[in-house]
Amino acid sequence: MAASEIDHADWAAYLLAGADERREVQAITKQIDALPIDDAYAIQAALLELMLGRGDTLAGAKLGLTSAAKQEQMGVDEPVYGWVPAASVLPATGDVALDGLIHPRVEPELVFRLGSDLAGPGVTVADVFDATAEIVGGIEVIDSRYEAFSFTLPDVIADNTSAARVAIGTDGIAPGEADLTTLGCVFEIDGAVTGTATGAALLGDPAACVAMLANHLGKHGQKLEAGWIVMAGAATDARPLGVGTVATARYSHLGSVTVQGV
Ligand code: OOG
Ligand code: MG
Repeated sequence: MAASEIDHADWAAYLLAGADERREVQAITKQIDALPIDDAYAIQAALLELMLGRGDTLAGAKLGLTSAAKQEQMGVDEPVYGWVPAASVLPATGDVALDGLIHPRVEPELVFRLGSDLAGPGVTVADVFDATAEIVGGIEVIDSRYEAFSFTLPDVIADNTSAARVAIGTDGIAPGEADLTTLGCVFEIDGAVTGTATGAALLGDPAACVAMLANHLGKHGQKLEAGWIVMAGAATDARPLGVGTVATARYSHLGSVTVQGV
């Protein structure tokens, strides 16, 4: 199939069916000759439209693959951008019901809560600080819809960057209250440390990641909106979440966040 013939709505429905029916689907790039990045984002947009069409709303946006740890784990060496549907935000208990997921993994996230809009192009780190109400810790549950959690760059973009669930901490700081590049995270699975990182693991500066996302959206006439949460990407590799698995991200300045598979 030629790139120009890619049916974005059709591939979006294909991915959503995998998520709904809780089954892995074959990567799109295994089925067509080429999936240009613009088409991959168009599939992602069509997927979001399907979710919003059945009553979900948008809670925010996310970056992925912004750390060396994640890029090496997934074998993809470029950052990606996706959406955070409101239905994916977990209750404060941190319970993650596994019956709705395929092969979930957990990873720590720095989460920016926006107090005002951020519209690219030209968004700087200073603009991100001005627009941020608070920064909190989080844990993202990712759940690639693809077989064996394996994909290429355009595949993972089409699949809304594996977004599935997110738990958000309650101990926030105002921007400027702590240096985000040295802010530390210890990630634990069932009490054992699996990864440690500082904010600088995210392309040198988590706020620069948020600026990149705002500038990416600006190219498509979109913006980050006041009230949204924005995930900067995981600073350690992701770990499987099974029934009974307890994952904790302990942050300096931001307290801890715990989720458990149920
Ligand atoms: C893609 C999503 C990556 C992150 O924080 O790096 C991501 C994946 O690893 O499946 O959310
Ligand atoms: Mg993530």
